[in-house]
Amino acid sequence: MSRVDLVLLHAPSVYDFRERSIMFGPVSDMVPSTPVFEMYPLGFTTMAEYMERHGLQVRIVNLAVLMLNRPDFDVERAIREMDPVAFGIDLHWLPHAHGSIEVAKLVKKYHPDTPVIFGGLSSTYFHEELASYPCVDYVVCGDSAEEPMTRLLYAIKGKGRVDDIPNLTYTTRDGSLVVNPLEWVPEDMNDISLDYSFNMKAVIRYRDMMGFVPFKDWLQYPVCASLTCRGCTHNCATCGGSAYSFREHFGRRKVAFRDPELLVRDIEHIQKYIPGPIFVLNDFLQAGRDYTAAFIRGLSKINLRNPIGFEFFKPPAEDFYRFLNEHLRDYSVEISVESHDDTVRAAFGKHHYTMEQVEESIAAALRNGCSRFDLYFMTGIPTQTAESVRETPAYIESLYAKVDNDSRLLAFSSPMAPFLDPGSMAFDNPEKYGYTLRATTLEEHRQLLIEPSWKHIMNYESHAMGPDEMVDATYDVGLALNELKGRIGIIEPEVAARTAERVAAARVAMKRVDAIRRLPDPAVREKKLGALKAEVDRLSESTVCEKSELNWPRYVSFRHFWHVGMLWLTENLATLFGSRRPVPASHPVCETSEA
Ligand code: B12
Ligand code: SF4
Repeated sequence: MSRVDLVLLHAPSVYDFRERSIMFGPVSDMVPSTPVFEMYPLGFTTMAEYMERHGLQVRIVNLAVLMLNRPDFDVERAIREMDPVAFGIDLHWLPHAHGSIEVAKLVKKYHPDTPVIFGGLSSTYFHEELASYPCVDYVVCGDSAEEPMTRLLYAIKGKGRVDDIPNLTYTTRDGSLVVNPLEWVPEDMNDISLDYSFNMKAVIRYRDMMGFVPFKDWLQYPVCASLTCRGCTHNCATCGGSAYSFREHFGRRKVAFRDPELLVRDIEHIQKYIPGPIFVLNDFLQAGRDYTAAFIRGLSKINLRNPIGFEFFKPPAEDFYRFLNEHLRDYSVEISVESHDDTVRAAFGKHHYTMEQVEESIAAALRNGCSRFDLYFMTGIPTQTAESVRETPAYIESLYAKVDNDSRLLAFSSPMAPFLDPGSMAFDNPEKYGYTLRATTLEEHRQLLIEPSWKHIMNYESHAMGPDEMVDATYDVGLALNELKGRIGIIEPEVAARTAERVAAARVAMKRVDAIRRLPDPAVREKKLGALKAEVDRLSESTVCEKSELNWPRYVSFRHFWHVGMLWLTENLATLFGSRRPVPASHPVCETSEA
């Protein structure tokens, strides 16, 4: 097999999480990942697909999943044995600040002459500081790295120059920092493709299943995402993906949509190979009526069988649900309302709808065939007090009563943790939004991540609710919501009992970690924390609810096995006869620039 051009590595949040004793808490309870945040960015797949289409060979290695699934997995050895032209490492989510840099150091230890490239939203926010680390050669900034990355790889291979590649930040040999303009901000999302068959082909090609899976339990729960757009039209105060953040930090002035026909084609592709639910990310209603009609009618035409879920940024009305019901077999909805209190929600930036409208929307969805309605609440948002958080379960109980305790309605609550998003309005103006930041630089965040519990890892303190109150209120609301769901039959009694036990144990463990952290002798601290490791690891997964509560059903048919079988056959034949690699001259850089 020829030399791979780029290996994309996804690091765990904290590199040595297998040795360190850290009470991560409920930081990842609302996403499929564990607190190691082992899910790699969707952008890995879009970049890899794009670069292969333009003549480069790319491999994704999810180090975080490998480390989680194989206790004896030797990271250093795996890195030593790789030999690509360049390495790419994501620092997209800031919780990877520790792991990503540690992995970069290892790459440099074994491959001092191989370029290390960083990218993602957090890399972009901290690009100058990041480029100053000796283990980082380039930072590709912005929300659309497919093309700049392709040009960078060709430049590294001697076909092109780095000084005219947009979005690139790097340090020259003499130590000066170069920041190329952030100009590559495509107006639509039509040149890229979120093609899952690309990942499946790569699994077959490299005989490596675990290195490619997006998160630890993906094979049991193969949920897939589909992307409507880049950017957002809203301005939620703490969100690093808001219109403000994209404009101020990522160069984007306008949301970039993917044409509805292409979106439907992506989903058709998923349903061919993968039986899991499909989650359509970012609210497509932002694109307007014509887009919505074309997209939903398109889904109906491909006779979609997989369950499909939509995220909405404001509650849709009844006629829209009727339309969905007419065209779709199995649809679900998700809305993050953050707080039941309209005043708190307005302070957060969700002033464009009221809870009364949400209630009407839920009832309308349930009347019109919605399979499941997920409602998310969050602790730690601007102006929210511990008292307000503790009122949430009573509100949710009244909401359930209004829909006759319909088990299709699922409410969840989680803390805004571990971090307030860098580049959000609140991060940029903490005092204005009622916060004090505990960290502002990348290095400070790296240090926070190895604190012994999530209370100390958090990068902010809210003026409306101190850290201890926040932890207490988070566990209180988790417990009360769990009790409510158990009592009215939304979850099984055994599930509710297990969660209650975990929350109680988590509170005790937090107190013990606090007491240990106060000990003066670092060696004694380490020893005592080490003795708690198994316990804190157990209590940091599915803390305030069981992860399985998030799962939507899946649908498997003979067709899936048939298509995957065919893919296996064609890919193996292509590898055998060497016909898989695209022709390198397909990228304009190859044709025009030999500088
Ligand atoms: C979809 C999404 C998710 C999905 C993840 C899907 C996935 N695997 O990527 C889910 C719901 C699971 C999720 C989870 C989380 N998310 Co999220 N998510 C988003 C969202 C809504 C859209 C992202 C998107 O569609 N991207 C499009 C794809 C194609 O591009 P991409 O993945 O960003 O990759 C491109 C660039 O970023 C860059 N890039 C990325 N990696 C690399 C690496 C290299 C080497 C290079 C060169 C370039 C590069 O190039 C890529 C290609 O163009 C954004 C908000 C927004 N409006 O953008 C938040 C957002 C990214 N998420 C955020 C957060 C905080 C999280 C969580 C940490 C929350 C939590 N505590 O649980 C977790 C982390 C999960 C994990 N890693 O395990 C914050 C990030 C803030 C920050 N800077 O840290 C955002 C900005 C807003 C928010 N609060 O939700 N998220
Ligand atoms: S929280 Fe959601 S709706 Fe609000 S700005 Fe972020 S991505 Fe947009």
